[in-house]
This record gives sequence, structure tokens and C-alpha cells, in this order.
Amino acid sequence: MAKQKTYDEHSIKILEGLEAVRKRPGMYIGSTDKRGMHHLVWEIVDNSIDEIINGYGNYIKILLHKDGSITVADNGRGVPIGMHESGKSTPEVIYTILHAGGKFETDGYKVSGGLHGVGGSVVNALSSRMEVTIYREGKISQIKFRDGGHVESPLKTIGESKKTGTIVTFLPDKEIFKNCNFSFTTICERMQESAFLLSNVTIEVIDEEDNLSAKYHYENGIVSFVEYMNENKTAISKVVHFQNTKNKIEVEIALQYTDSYNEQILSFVNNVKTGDGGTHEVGFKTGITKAFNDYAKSNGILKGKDASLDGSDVREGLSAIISVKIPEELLQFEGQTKGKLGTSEARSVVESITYENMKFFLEENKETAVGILEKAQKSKLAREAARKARESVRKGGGKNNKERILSEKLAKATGKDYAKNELFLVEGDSAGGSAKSHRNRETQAILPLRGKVLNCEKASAKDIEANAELRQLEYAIGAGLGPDFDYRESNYGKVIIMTDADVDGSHIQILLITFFYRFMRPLIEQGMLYVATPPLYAIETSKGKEYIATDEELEERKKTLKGSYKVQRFKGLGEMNADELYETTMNPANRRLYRINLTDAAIAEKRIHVLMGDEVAPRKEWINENVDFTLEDDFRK
Ligand code: 28G
Repeated sequence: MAKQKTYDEHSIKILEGLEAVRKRPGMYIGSTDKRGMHHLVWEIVDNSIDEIINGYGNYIKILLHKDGSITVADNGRGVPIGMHESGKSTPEVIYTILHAGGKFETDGYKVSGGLHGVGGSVVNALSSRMEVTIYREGKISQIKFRDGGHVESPLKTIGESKKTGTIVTFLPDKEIFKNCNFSFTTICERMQESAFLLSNVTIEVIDEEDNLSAKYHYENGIVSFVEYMNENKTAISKVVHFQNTKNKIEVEIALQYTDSYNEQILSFVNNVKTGDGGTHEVGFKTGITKAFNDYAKSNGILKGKDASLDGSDVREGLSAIISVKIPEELLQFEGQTKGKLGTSEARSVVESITYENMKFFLEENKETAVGILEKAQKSKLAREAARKARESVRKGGGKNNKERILSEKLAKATGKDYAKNELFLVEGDSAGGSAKSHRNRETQAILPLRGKVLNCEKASAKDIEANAELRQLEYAIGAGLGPDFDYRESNYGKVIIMTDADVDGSHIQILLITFFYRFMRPLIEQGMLYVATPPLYAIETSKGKEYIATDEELEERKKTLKGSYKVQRFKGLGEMNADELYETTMNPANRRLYRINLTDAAIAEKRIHVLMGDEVAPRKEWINENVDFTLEDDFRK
């Protein structure tokens, strides 16, 4: 008979497991910054979502407490409370034993989302305090942990109740997550998305510190999601909604056309966002392009064999949600963050379901079909005209005009290794002047921007051409616009937005990021767009001057400073002298750049709606609720 491990040996093994998580948190939650800390919340909430998807419960509540801890509660069946064969209670096992299948495991393809109980122990390991309260079998039971998963008080009954459900409270370990706090807005954005995907579930988020609350409940799921995406746009079709299952892959899609010039497609696999798309998105795009081209040809709208519409023409003005459910054995994810679906079966399944349903929709809604096709044809003409114009510029014609426009403001880099060159977009002529005078002339180019740039939320390529500031930007980068943009032709390997660290500055960041998101998206996809983070403070001591990036770092530094010192707060770039600006914010040896990713950009775009929308009400609300929350806040880690 195999020797049984003693209770103590067993406990030591468990603590070693939790310790491994604390040693390399990045392996389990990606990072230990703000994003990583929010990952803890997603892990716990995912357990509630799994319970609800299994058919138990319809309500999730999240409370952000004043002390930095957070509570997640659901009304599912409650975690089982029986004893495990090891002599420990089931909740103790669930929250202390590492389960296989961490999302960031390095074995390649692992399921993201939808694994029961995974993550609870990881969250416990990274928390200085965790409490699990369970309503089940007529009782209220509770277990408490401290310092990364050590049992402080084993599971015991603390009361009676007829309710069922699970409540988890945890305080992320400050040693691991330095200077981080939970963001009400970030949690709300994610929970709203979950509520759209799980129709008829109520998700409530409450911030006890700032007295904010939000409640999400959508009866019509992803149809409501598309309506929400198009809230401030003018629709030119009704919402098209279809679902079907083939080869064990379940597909649900909602889409609607608007009169805007942009496409917005969000995709999900097993309720988890696939930020980098993948086979399901590819299948959707192929299917919808084919449906429109077939319809247009068989109805005499497109004639001749080479006159077909490109995918990007057919998607102009399209908003869509693609939600697929794939069984575990077929799931494959790709890419660094595993945000891209790799399952190849999903491509053909989504393509054929999309094609069949869109063909049917177009046949049944001829007027809408013709409207969308007219728009797609205009897009095609505009695309061809833009390409011809660019070609003629490249061949020399029109070059003088372009040169003249550029010479006015752009201070170029002299180096010819374009990938090494950097374009700084600088808020204000005075900071622009400083940046020009002290830059590294070989690799750094400066384009000063005067005040707020155009809001591109609803702009077309034509609007960009009509706007002097954005036209300069387009020409400076020199790689085209919209569907014709080709990042390989960019004159710069990095484009760096440099604004004041104030509300106007972050507003300009949001406007610029939205411009890039809408008209030069591959630049973001390729990781070529950055935000500079100028220091907020300078401290002058007898030993000299030093620069401090954030409020938190200032407080830390003050603790260690002896003798007298002077603190200067930089309200804008213009308050630094040119040398300071270069050394702190532009010099690659010292600066900190924040790289914009697609998620940041999508958030910026959504925020612009609220910030700039025609409706006064949401704007006021936004300012009231988010005065402390700008994108900039996310950039300063
Ligand atoms: C509040 C914050 C996070 C949860 C449940 C419910 C059950 C459960 C959770 O079972 C063991 C292992 C895999 C199924 C299951 C209750 C069956 C019967 C549950 C949560 C059993 C864990 N009764 N609710 N875990 N699994 N909510 N919310 O964590 O096979 S976790």
C-alpha cells in the first residue's frame, strides 16, 4: 500500500505551491501592475459567471471597499462545504490548492475562461487577507486566510440562512501590487460587457469610497450590446441577429450598419473577449463579404467579373458582436496574451453561418441591402482615388505641395533608418519649440499640435484631408490613411504623444488615440504608438535635482529625504526648460513610454463619446463620475 502523506507534509506542499505563485505572479496573472491586480477580480468573478452559466443564480455584486479590499458575491448554489478526504474542507482545498490550467501557463494552448474553481487559490496566494462566506444547506459558513493563503480560521458555521450563494472578499498584497488600487471604471466596463453577453443576469458594482454605483442588466444580450455601441450613431439598418450551432461550435452574432465610416467588431469566445480576433473573426469577415458580393452580382448591382467589393468596403459603418462557444477540447489560443482564437474549425463554421444568414437578410431587406451596397461602392471609389493620389505623390507629382505643408511645422529627423526614427506629437507651440531645440536630430522629429485636434469619432477620410492639423500628421507619417494605411511605409518606428499631465492633456491624448484607432489602426496593432509620461515633480536638494513620476513615488521619496528640500510640481511641459524636457521625457535612456494597445484605444474611443458627444447629459455625468479617471491615470503605473 502506498504510504499516505501526513497532514503536515500535505500542508507544506500546499504552501509551497502558493509560494510559487508569489515568487512568479506574472506567470499566473500576467503582470503585477494595475492590469494584473484587476486580473484577480476577473478570476473571482469568472467563478460566479461559471456558476450562473451552469444555470444557478442570476446576480453578481461587486463592492470596492475603502480599505482597498474588494468583495464579489453571487447567488449561485454556494461552494460545497463538505469535508475532503484530506481532512480539509472543500473551500479550503479550492482556495489553497493550485489547479492546473492557469491562463498564462506556458504550455501553449490553454483554455481561457470557463474553468471551474481555477484562480481562487492564485488570488488567495496574492492576497494579504481573504474571506470566503458560503450560504448553503441552511447555514452560513466561513473560512479566513491571511498572508498569501495561510488558514487563519478554518471553515466554521457562523449563522443560519435559507439563501444560497458565495461571497469572496480579498485584499491584494501591497508588497506584490505596489501603489495600485481598483478602478471603478475599469471594473464597470468589464462587467457591463459580461452583462451584455449573459442576458438576464444583473451585475452591480459599488464603490464605497467615492459613493458610485452602477447596475447592468440586459434582456436582449448582444442585440443590446450593438444598440449600445451605436447609441450616438445613425443606424442605416436594423439590428441583424442570428445564431446557430455546427460541429459543436455555437455561434451568435448581432450586427448593425450606421452611416459612419468606421467598422467596430468585438469578438468573444466562451464569454471572454478575444482582443486580437482570430479564426472566428476571419470567418465572419469572409462570410459577410461573400454574402454582399453574391447579392450585388445576382441583383445586377455589380457587373463584370473583376468588379467586386473588398471586405473593408463592405464593413464600412458596420458594428458587430461575434460570440462563439467552443468546447474545451477544440479550444486553441494564440499570441502573447492568448487573446487570439486559433481553432481552425471556427473559421469555416462562422463563415458559413454568417454567409447563410446574411444572404437571407439581404434578400428579405432589399432597400437596406441597396443602401449598404451604395455606401460600400462609395468606399471603394474613395479608396481607389486615395491610392491613385498617393501613387502620384510617390512618383513626384504633388510632392511640392506636400513638402510645403510639412515644412511649416514639422522638424524632421535627419537619419534614414526609418524604423529607428521617432515622431513626437507635442501639445503646444512652446513645448514644441523646446522639444525641437533639444531633440536628437538624427532620430527624433517634432510635430507641435495647437490645442485640441479634431474629434475623429464621426470623421471620414475626407474630413481628415480637410483638417490641416491631421493632414500634416498623415503626411508626416507618410503611410496612407484608413484601409490604405500600410505601417511598413511609416517614416517612423515610434509615434509618441507628448502632452501636459493635466485634464486637457489627457483629452488631447484621447482625441489622438482615437484618430489612430480609426485611421491608422495597424500602427497600434504593431505597437508603434506611445504616450510619453513627463514627470509630475522635481525635488531640489543640496545634492541636486531629481525627477518624480507620480504622486505615490513622491510620497515614498519624501520619507527617505533628510534635511531641507524643495518640491516643484510641473503643471505642463512648458514649465520645464528645454534641457529638462529632453532629459526626463524624450531621452531614451531616462524616459518612460507607455505603449498604447488596442484595448486602450477602444476605451479611448468609447470615452470620447461621453466626453464629446452632442448630448450634454452624459458628459456632465462623465465629469462628475470620472474626474479622477483619465486614460493618463492608466499610463502612470
Ligand atoms: C463570489 C465570488 C466567486 C462559486 C460555486 C458552486 C459550486 C462550486 C463554486 O463547486 C467544485 C469542481 C468542479 C463541479 C458546484 C455547488 C456543484 C454543486 C457548486 C464563486 C464542482 C466547486 N454545488 N459557486 N464552486 N466544483 N462561486 N463566486 O466562486 O466540478 S464557486
